[in-house]
Amino acid sequence: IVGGSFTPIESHPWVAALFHRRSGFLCGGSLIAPGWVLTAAHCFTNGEATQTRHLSVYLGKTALNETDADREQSFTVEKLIIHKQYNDANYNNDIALLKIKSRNGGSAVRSASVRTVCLPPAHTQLPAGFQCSIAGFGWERNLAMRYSQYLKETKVQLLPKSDCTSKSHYGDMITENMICAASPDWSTDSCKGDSGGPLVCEAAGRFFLFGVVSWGEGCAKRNKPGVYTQVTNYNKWIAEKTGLPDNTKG
Ligand code: 4AZ
Repeated sequence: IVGGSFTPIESHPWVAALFHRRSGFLCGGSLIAPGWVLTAAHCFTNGEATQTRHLSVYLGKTALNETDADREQSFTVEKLIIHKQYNDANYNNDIALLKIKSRNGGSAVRSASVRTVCLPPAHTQLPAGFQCSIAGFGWERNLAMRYSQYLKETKVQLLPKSDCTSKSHYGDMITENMICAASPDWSTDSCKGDSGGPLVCEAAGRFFLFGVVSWGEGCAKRNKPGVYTQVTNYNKWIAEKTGLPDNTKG
Protein backbone atom coordinates (compact mmCIF):
# COMPACT_ATOMS: atom_id res chain seq x y z
CA ILE A 1 0.00 0.00 0.00
CA VAL A 2 1.36 3.40 -1.03
CA GLY A 3 0.29 6.09 1.46
CA GLY A 4 -2.35 5.15 4.02
CA SER A 5 -1.30 3.96 7.46
CA PHE A 6 -0.18 0.96 9.45
CA THR A 7 -3.04 -0.99 10.97
CA PRO A 8 -3.47 -3.98 13.27
CA ILE A 9 -4.98 -7.10 11.69
CA GLU A 10 -7.95 -6.68 14.07
CA SER A 11 -9.12 -3.81 11.82
CA HIS A 12 -9.07 -6.13 8.73
CA PRO A 13 -9.36 -9.59 10.31
CA TRP A 14 -10.24 -11.32 7.00
CA VAL A 15 -6.82 -10.48 5.51
CA ALA A 16 -4.79 -13.58 4.65
CA ALA A 17 -1.07 -13.71 3.88
CA LEU A 18 -0.06 -16.33 1.33
CA PHE A 19 3.52 -17.67 1.36
CA HIS A 20 5.50 -19.91 -0.94
CA ARG A 21 7.98 -22.31 0.65
CA ARG A 22 10.89 -21.05 -1.44
CA SER A 23 10.06 -17.54 -2.61
CA GLY A 24 8.47 -16.35 0.66
CA PHE A 25 5.56 -13.91 0.73
CA LEU A 26 3.43 -14.33 -2.40
CA CYS A 27 0.10 -12.49 -2.16
CA GLY A 28 -2.77 -11.34 -0.01
CA GLY A 29 -6.18 -12.96 0.25
CA SER A 30 -9.52 -12.71 2.05
CA LEU A 31 -11.19 -15.23 4.34
CA ILE A 32 -14.74 -15.70 2.97
CA ALA A 33 -15.61 -18.83 5.00
CA PRO A 34 -13.75 -20.70 7.78
CA GLY A 35 -12.17 -23.04 5.20
CA TRP A 36 -11.88 -20.75 2.16
CA VAL A 37 -9.64 -17.87 1.10
CA LEU A 38 -10.38 -15.82 -2.03
CA THR A 39 -7.35 -14.41 -3.87
CA ALA A 40 -6.09 -13.50 -7.35
CA ALA A 41 -5.36 -16.05 -10.10
CA HIS A 42 -2.25 -14.18 -11.23
CA CYS A 43 -0.54 -15.08 -7.94
CA PHE A 44 -0.06 -18.58 -9.36
CA THR A 45 1.18 -17.93 -12.88
CA ASN A 46 4.74 -18.75 -11.88
CA GLY A 47 4.18 -22.49 -12.50
CA GLU A 48 5.80 -23.74 -9.33
CA ALA A 49 3.42 -21.73 -7.13
CA THR A 50 0.61 -24.00 -8.34
CA GLN A 51 2.07 -26.85 -6.29
CA THR A 52 -0.17 -26.61 -3.27
CA ARG A 53 2.29 -28.43 -1.01
CA HIS A 54 4.61 -25.44 -1.34
CA LEU A 55 1.98 -22.96 -0.15
CA SER A 56 0.98 -21.79 3.30
CA VAL A 57 -1.67 -19.33 4.44
CA TYR A 58 -1.58 -17.21 7.59
CA LEU A 59 -4.52 -15.46 9.20
CA GLY A 60 -4.33 -12.98 12.06
CA LYS A 61 -0.96 -11.63 10.90
CA THR A 62 0.05 -7.98 11.50
CA ALA A 63 3.84 -8.36 10.93
CA LEU A 64 5.07 -10.16 7.81
CA ASN A 65 8.24 -11.70 9.21
CA GLU A 66 7.36 -12.16 12.87
CA THR A 67 5.22 -14.81 14.49
CA ASP A 68 2.58 -13.78 16.99
CA ALA A 69 1.31 -17.16 18.17
CA ASP A 70 -1.48 -15.61 20.24
CA ARG A 71 -3.13 -13.97 17.22
CA GLU A 72 -2.03 -16.03 14.20
CA GLN A 73 -3.43 -19.17 12.65
CA SER A 74 -1.53 -21.08 9.96
CA PHE A 75 -2.79 -23.40 7.26
CA THR A 76 -1.75 -25.59 4.39
CA VAL A 77 -3.60 -25.52 1.07
CA GLU A 78 -5.79 -28.52 0.41
CA LYS A 79 -7.03 -27.30 -2.95
CA LEU A 80 -6.15 -24.43 -5.31
CA ILE A 81 -8.91 -23.45 -7.74
CA ILE A 82 -7.85 -20.98 -10.43
CA HIS A 83 -10.66 -19.60 -12.61
CA LYS A 84 -10.59 -21.55 -15.86
CA GLN A 85 -11.16 -18.42 -17.94
CA TYR A 86 -8.36 -16.49 -16.25
CA ASN A 87 -6.49 -14.65 -19.00
CA ASP A 88 -2.85 -13.95 -18.19
CA ALA A 89 -2.62 -11.47 -21.08
CA ASN A 90 -5.21 -8.99 -19.76
CA TYR A 91 -5.92 -10.28 -16.22
CA ASN A 92 -9.58 -10.96 -17.03
CA ASN A 93 -11.16 -13.31 -14.43
CA ASP A 94 -8.27 -12.74 -12.00
CA ILE A 95 -9.77 -14.81 -9.20
CA ALA A 96 -8.82 -18.00 -7.35
CA LEU A 97 -9.91 -19.94 -4.28
CA LEU A 98 -7.81 -21.74 -1.69
CA LYS A 99 -9.26 -24.45 0.50
CA ILE A 100 -7.26 -24.27 3.70
CA LYS A 101 -6.74 -26.64 6.59
CA SER A 102 -4.79 -26.36 9.81
CA ARG A 103 -2.22 -28.86 11.03
CA ASN A 104 -4.97 -30.73 12.89
CA GLY A 105 -7.26 -30.68 9.87
CA GLY A 106 -9.52 -27.84 11.03
CA SER A 107 -10.67 -24.52 9.59
CA ALA A 108 -10.11 -20.95 10.75
CA VAL A 109 -11.34 -20.19 14.26
CA ARG A 110 -13.03 -16.85 14.76
CA SER A 111 -11.23 -14.45 17.09
CA ALA A 112 -10.49 -10.74 17.37
CA SER A 113 -7.74 -11.18 14.74
CA VAL A 114 -9.46 -13.70 12.43
CA ARG A 115 -12.93 -13.43 10.92
CA THR A 116 -14.72 -13.80 7.60
CA VAL A 117 -15.82 -10.97 5.31
CA CYS A 118 -19.25 -10.98 3.63
CA LEU A 119 -19.72 -11.46 -0.10
CA PRO A 120 -21.93 -8.75 -1.58
CA PRO A 121 -25.24 -9.69 -3.20
CA ALA A 122 -24.77 -10.74 -6.84
CA HIS A 123 -24.53 -7.89 -9.34
CA THR A 124 -25.04 -5.18 -6.71
CA GLN A 125 -23.26 -2.01 -7.65
CA LEU A 126 -22.13 0.81 -5.44
CA PRO A 127 -22.23 4.35 -6.79
CA ALA A 128 -19.09 5.91 -8.24
CA GLY A 129 -17.29 7.88 -5.57
CA PHE A 130 -18.20 5.36 -2.86
CA GLN A 131 -15.36 5.08 -0.35
CA CYS A 132 -13.87 1.65 0.31
CA SER A 133 -10.71 0.37 1.98
CA ILE A 134 -7.81 -1.81 0.88
CA ALA A 135 -5.23 -3.54 3.06
CA GLY A 136 -2.03 -5.48 2.50
CA PHE A 137 1.71 -6.00 2.89
CA GLY A 138 2.56 -4.68 -0.59
CA TRP A 139 5.19 -2.15 -1.59
CA GLU A 140 4.98 1.27 0.12
CA ARG A 141 6.14 3.11 -2.99
CA ASN A 142 6.84 2.44 -6.68
CA LEU A 143 9.89 0.21 -7.13
CA ALA A 144 10.28 -0.20 -3.36
CA MET A 145 11.61 -3.70 -4.09
CA ARG A 146 10.50 -4.90 -0.66
CA TYR A 147 7.21 -5.69 0.98
CA SER A 148 5.90 -3.77 3.95
CA GLN A 149 6.97 -5.33 7.23
CA TYR A 150 3.60 -4.38 8.76
CA LEU A 151 0.04 -4.49 7.45
CA LYS A 152 -1.17 -1.21 5.93
CA GLU A 153 -4.58 0.11 4.98
CA THR A 154 -5.88 3.01 2.96
CA LYS A 155 -9.11 4.48 1.64
CA VAL A 156 -9.90 4.64 -2.07
CA GLN A 157 -12.97 5.68 -4.05
CA LEU A 158 -14.73 3.67 -6.74
CA LEU A 159 -14.24 5.28 -10.15
CA PRO A 160 -16.95 5.67 -12.77
CA LYS A 161 -16.33 2.95 -15.37
CA SER A 162 -16.35 5.65 -18.08
CA ASP A 163 -13.36 7.33 -16.40
CA CYS A 164 -11.44 4.08 -16.11
CA THR A 165 -12.04 3.12 -19.75
CA SER A 166 -11.21 6.59 -21.04
CA LYS A 167 -8.11 7.03 -23.21
CA SER A 168 -6.24 8.90 -20.49
CA HIS A 169 -6.75 5.97 -18.10
CA TYR A 170 -6.87 2.33 -19.30
CA GLY A 171 -9.10 2.36 -22.40
CA ASP A 172 -10.17 -1.11 -23.52
CA MET A 173 -7.89 -2.91 -21.05
CA ILE A 174 -10.81 -2.79 -18.59
CA THR A 175 -13.23 -5.72 -18.93
CA GLU A 176 -16.71 -6.11 -17.43
CA ASN A 177 -15.05 -8.12 -14.62
CA MET A 178 -12.90 -5.23 -13.39
CA ILE A 179 -13.59 -2.22 -11.20
CA CYS A 180 -11.24 0.70 -10.68
CA ALA A 181 -10.55 2.59 -7.47
CA ALA A 182 -8.21 5.42 -6.57
CA SER A 183 -7.84 8.41 -4.30
CA PRO A 184 -8.95 11.74 -5.76
CA ASP A 185 -5.40 13.16 -5.50
CA TRP A 186 -3.74 9.89 -6.71
CA SER A 187 -1.63 9.83 -3.53
CA THR A 188 -2.54 6.39 -2.20
CA ASP A 189 -3.07 3.01 -3.89
CA SER A 190 -2.46 -0.71 -3.78
CA CYS A 191 0.94 -1.85 -5.05
CA LYS A 192 2.99 -4.97 -5.78
CA GLY A 193 2.35 -7.56 -3.08
CA ASP A 194 -1.15 -6.33 -2.28
CA SER A 195 -2.44 -8.56 -5.09
CA GLY A 196 -5.12 -11.00 -4.05
CA GLY A 197 -6.06 -8.87 -1.05
CA PRO A 198 -9.38 -7.19 -0.28
CA LEU A 199 -11.18 -4.10 -1.50
CA VAL A 200 -13.85 -3.86 1.20
CA CYS A 201 -16.81 -1.50 1.25
CA GLU A 202 -19.02 -0.86 4.26
CA ALA A 203 -22.75 -0.76 3.55
CA ALA A 204 -25.65 -1.06 6.00
CA GLY A 205 -23.14 -1.49 8.84
CA ARG A 206 -21.47 -4.54 7.31
CA PHE A 207 -18.19 -5.06 5.47
CA PHE A 208 -18.46 -6.53 1.98
CA LEU A 209 -15.68 -7.82 -0.26
CA PHE A 210 -16.28 -5.95 -3.52
CA GLY A 211 -12.86 -6.36 -5.10
CA VAL A 212 -9.68 -8.43 -5.25
CA VAL A 213 -6.47 -6.45 -5.83
CA SER A 214 -5.49 -7.32 -9.40
CA TRP A 215 -3.33 -4.87 -11.38
CA GLY A 216 -2.48 -1.30 -12.28
CA GLU A 217 0.13 0.66 -14.16
CA GLY A 218 2.52 1.41 -11.35
CA CYS A 219 1.14 2.55 -8.03
CA ALA A 220 -0.48 5.87 -7.02
CA LYS A 221 0.17 7.34 -10.47
CA ARG A 222 -2.06 10.06 -11.90
CA ASN A 223 -4.85 8.62 -14.09
CA LYS A 224 -3.68 5.06 -13.36
CA PRO A 225 -6.12 3.73 -10.74
CA GLY A 226 -5.84 0.38 -9.04
CA VAL A 227 -7.80 -2.31 -10.87
CA TYR A 228 -9.77 -4.89 -8.90
CA THR A 229 -11.59 -8.08 -9.84
CA GLN A 230 -15.32 -7.41 -9.51
CA VAL A 231 -16.35 -10.01 -6.93
CA THR A 232 -20.11 -9.58 -7.56
CA ASN A 233 -19.66 -11.23 -10.97
CA TYR A 234 -18.47 -14.44 -9.30
CA ASN A 235 -21.08 -15.32 -6.67
CA LYS A 236 -22.20 -18.33 -8.68
CA TRP A 237 -18.65 -19.46 -9.42
CA ILE A 238 -17.72 -19.17 -5.74
CA ALA A 239 -20.83 -21.10 -4.63
CA GLU A 240 -20.16 -23.82 -7.23
CA LYS A 241 -16.50 -24.27 -6.40
CA THR A 242 -16.80 -24.10 -2.61
CA GLY A 243 -20.16 -25.78 -2.13
CA LEU A 244 -21.02 -22.89 0.19
CA PRO A 245 -24.62 -21.70 0.03
CA ASP A 246 -25.07 -18.68 -2.21
CA ASN A 247 -26.66 -16.33 0.32
CA THR A 248 -25.99 -13.36 -1.86
CA LYS A 249 -28.96 -13.23 -4.20
CA GLY A 250 -30.29 -10.25 -2.21
C1 4AZ B 1 1.27 -5.63 -8.79
O1 4AZ B 1 2.29 -5.51 -9.45
C2 4AZ B 1 0.33 -4.50 -8.68
N1 4AZ B 1 -1.80 -0.01 -8.17
C3 4AZ B 1 -0.78 -4.59 -7.87
C4 4AZ B 1 -1.66 -3.54 -7.76
C5 4AZ B 1 -1.43 -2.38 -8.48
C6 4AZ B 1 -0.33 -2.27 -9.29
C7 4AZ B 1 0.56 -3.34 -9.40
C8 4AZ B 1 -2.41 -1.27 -8.37
O2 4AZ B 1 1.04 -6.68 -8.18
